[in-house]
Amino acid sequence: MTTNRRILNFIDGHQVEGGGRWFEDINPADGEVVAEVSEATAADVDAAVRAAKRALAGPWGKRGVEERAALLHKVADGVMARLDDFVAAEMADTGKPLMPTRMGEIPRAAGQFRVFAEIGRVTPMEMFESAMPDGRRALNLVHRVPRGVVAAICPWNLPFMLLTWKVAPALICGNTVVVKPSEETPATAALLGEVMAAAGVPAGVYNVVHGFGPDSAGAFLTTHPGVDAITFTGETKTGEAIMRAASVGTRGVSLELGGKNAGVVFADCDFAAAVAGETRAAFHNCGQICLGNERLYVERPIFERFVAALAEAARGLRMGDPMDKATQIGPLISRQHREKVLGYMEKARAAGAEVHAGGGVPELGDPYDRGAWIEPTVWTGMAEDAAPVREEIFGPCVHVAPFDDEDEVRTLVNDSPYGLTATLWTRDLDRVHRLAPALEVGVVWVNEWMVRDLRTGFGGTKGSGIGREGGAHSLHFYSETRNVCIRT
Ligand code: NAD
Ligand code: 6OD
Repeated sequence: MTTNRRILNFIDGHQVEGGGRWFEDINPADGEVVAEVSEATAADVDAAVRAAKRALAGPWGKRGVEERAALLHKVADGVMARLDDFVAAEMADTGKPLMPTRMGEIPRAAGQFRVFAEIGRVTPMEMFESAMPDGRRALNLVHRVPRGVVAAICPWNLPFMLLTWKVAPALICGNTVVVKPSEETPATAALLGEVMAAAGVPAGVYNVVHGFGPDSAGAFLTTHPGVDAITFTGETKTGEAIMRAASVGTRGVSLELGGKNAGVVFADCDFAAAVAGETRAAFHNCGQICLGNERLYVERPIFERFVAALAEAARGLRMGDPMDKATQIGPLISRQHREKVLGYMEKARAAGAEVHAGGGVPELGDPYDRGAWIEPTVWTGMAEDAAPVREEIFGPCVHVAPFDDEDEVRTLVNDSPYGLTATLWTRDLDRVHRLAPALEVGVVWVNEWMVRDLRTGFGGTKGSGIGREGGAHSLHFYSETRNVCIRT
């Protein structure tokens, strides 16, 4: 299937055809080609970085935080005015169902421009008065200045939401950006260029280059000496490559990477809430969410009942027409990713897993059988060192194991190369205060999953990343402090 739709790079305020090849943007719900995308070459990336540098030195660099905040509110208005376009673009790139896209991800992405506009506007400067030995005093005024040109390398799982999570704080701090969206999901980044231009954001402040990672736009951008800082969300291995690239020129780097997050269900929990919450945590976005739970530990007295309830909930999740408001789960991002997830289903069988729900590819009929659908899957019975229990799958698969006491479960949760989030289900507050701070993760949810207050720091420990973004943490990453010490 061919398409007339073309997605171009956005450089210095213009839609630009790159010098590379055209590659296909495929809807994984039905395998249709939705657009042809123009790959940026090293020369195109260089043009984008130079445009971003010029914009820093131009009118953008002279605007105060109030003016930048007003512009970001206009950008948020512009996205919401074109909500239908953004929802359609995101759904076509990812196959996501209508309701979570329209009611959740795109409005939150737009809202991030407002949130960071206000955080930037109201965050005070630091100031310290020092006493000097001669009895006089000095004032230290700590200015926050932009880092410069920020490269934002984005993943495909929550494309627009994770892009604006980077672009909004970068811009409120006065930086300019060059964004490299995932090759799987180029559309909303491109649309945002139109919104930025219409809102009056000066040319060169927001640039988009399309392409892949190694030997393509991603690597050209992260190795470009004109880039002053890199923010990356994606796989841990890619994060390591990006950190190596950032080390040349000692550029700042923020890495939000993979996870193998655990849910812990104690026997005293609100059972129905825990089943509903863990159903979301395991299967939301077809399991393609870094915060999702692929490991579950359930206290032995309720283990069998919990597995049965979770499996029933998994079987009840509705797949199919993404436009149907009742559809709860979309496909995986691609057939290639489905091969990887199916590989883990094979490994699970080989490791002696009992399959309580799912375990394969659903039959949904035409046109969805041409897509990348997969069944929500519940396993028990694997050892802790089995690959499906230890490695990030990034699919709708969860392994459930019993535990007997708090010390044991703390060790199980922490015995992971990752450390992004954990989720506890219990009514015992003392236990929460003991256990939650002892978990080696960046976020612990208690009796909920994925409640996000954007003022809080977000990020992981160990292989899940370096640094925190969110609230004032984003301001710290996207700006440098400059201390002006004045003797008074
Ligand atoms: P990925 O690492 O394959 O790709 C992410 C981006 O990096 C893409 O734009 C890709 O083109 C680019 N890239 C790849 N190799 C590169 C290189 N050598 N140099 C420069 N750029 C390169 O990740 P993905 O498959 O898009 O996303 C899924 C992964 O992201 C999962 O591991 C998931 O856990 C992780 N993730 C983490 C978070 C978080 O906040 N911690 C959020 C979302 C996704
Ligand atoms: O909620 C967020 O702020 C965030 N960064 C979510 C990341 C999800 C990863 O898939």
